[in-house]
Amino acid sequence: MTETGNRNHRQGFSTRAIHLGYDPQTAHGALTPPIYQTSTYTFESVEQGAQLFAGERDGYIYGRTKNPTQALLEQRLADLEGGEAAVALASGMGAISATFWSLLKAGDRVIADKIVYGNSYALLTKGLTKFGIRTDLIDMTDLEAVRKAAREPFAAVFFETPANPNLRLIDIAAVSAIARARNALTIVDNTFATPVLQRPIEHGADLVVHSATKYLGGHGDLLAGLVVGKAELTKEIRMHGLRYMTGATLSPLVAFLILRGLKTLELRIRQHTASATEIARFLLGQPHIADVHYPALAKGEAKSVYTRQMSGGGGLVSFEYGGGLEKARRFMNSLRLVHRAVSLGDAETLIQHPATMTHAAYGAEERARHGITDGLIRFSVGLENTEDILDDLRQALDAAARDAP
Ligand code: 3LM
Repeated sequence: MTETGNRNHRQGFSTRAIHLGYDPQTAHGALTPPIYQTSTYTFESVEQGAQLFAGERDGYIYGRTKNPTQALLEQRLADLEGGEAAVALASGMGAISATFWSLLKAGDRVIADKIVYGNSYALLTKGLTKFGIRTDLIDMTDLEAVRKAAREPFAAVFFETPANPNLRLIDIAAVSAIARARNALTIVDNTFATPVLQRPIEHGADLVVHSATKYLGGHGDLLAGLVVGKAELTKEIRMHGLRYMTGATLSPLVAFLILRGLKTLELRIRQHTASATEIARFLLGQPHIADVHYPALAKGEAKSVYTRQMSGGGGLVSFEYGGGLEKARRFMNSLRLVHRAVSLGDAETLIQHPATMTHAAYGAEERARHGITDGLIRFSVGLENTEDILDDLRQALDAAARDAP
């Protein structure tokens, strides 16, 4: 790692994202870290191999659980999130499912926010229930509801903030204090904010999970997941959830691509946020847009949650297209620059319709009950020039209004 003049000075986010844990002199001077493209590792002797297997010595055995390119990525993200250690997996769902499979057992109860990514909802309400783990979905923006749910024993709380798809905010410090008082774990999905804007561990969370497919990778060209937190917990996840329960190993090449993505993470998030702020303000003034959700423009209690735990609004904007599904579709189909696609956090601006796409897994009844409306649209603001994104929005809003019966 490069030294600054002042050894007590903690280097900034981007400096650590670029340099931490890698000295080129350990790899023939190579500026970028090597990709250890290997599935297995040789042992000096049978005795050494046995010691590695017995955990009596540190080192590499087999690529399903550990690889040096992954290890560098894990070290960097753990540092950027303010956690002790991390474990990398093949996708965000790989990370979330390995976490639950490792830390929960039959008979346990989970308290989760009712608004989460569609497949996290499916894991909680369908996957885990098959193995005797029960989830109560509640409204975690209501701390009284959290306290009430916490009266019965529970093993973990799980939530996203900002939440997918409507970007509502949950008070990390307050919820994790309630969980800690009951010896339960707090697991926060920090995919939407990234550690540039929010570090849940600093507010009391035990574990942070990520879909690195999104902003951490940043270019829409990979799938990956990460879990960060106390070393004893990430070790459990590596040695159980990853090793034999999911086998969801991240390839060394993809670990390298995320390391590349991390170098520009702060820069990208700053630009995503600047454009998203302008776009959210623009949408607020549009006659056919009924409501705009953007963390930095939250009001009331949500505003104070935002101020306490986030340092910027991020790159996602959600909004309600007044008049329901047909008009919303017409508007989305009229876009020319913006792509209709799920996922988020890429250089390209993406628009998607949660009710029929990312949150279809909820089913119509549950969506209605939890306020995921048919008119809700999620917009992932990319890195194109802001004015070009605004131009496309303007022409699509005009076209949808013109065609309206
Ligand atoms: C999406 N989301 O478009 P992967 N946690 C959060 C997420 O948003 C996601 C995951 C975990 C979307 C993916 S939908 C078919 C495409 C907050 C994914 C899961 O396994 O890396 O996709 O992460 O909202």
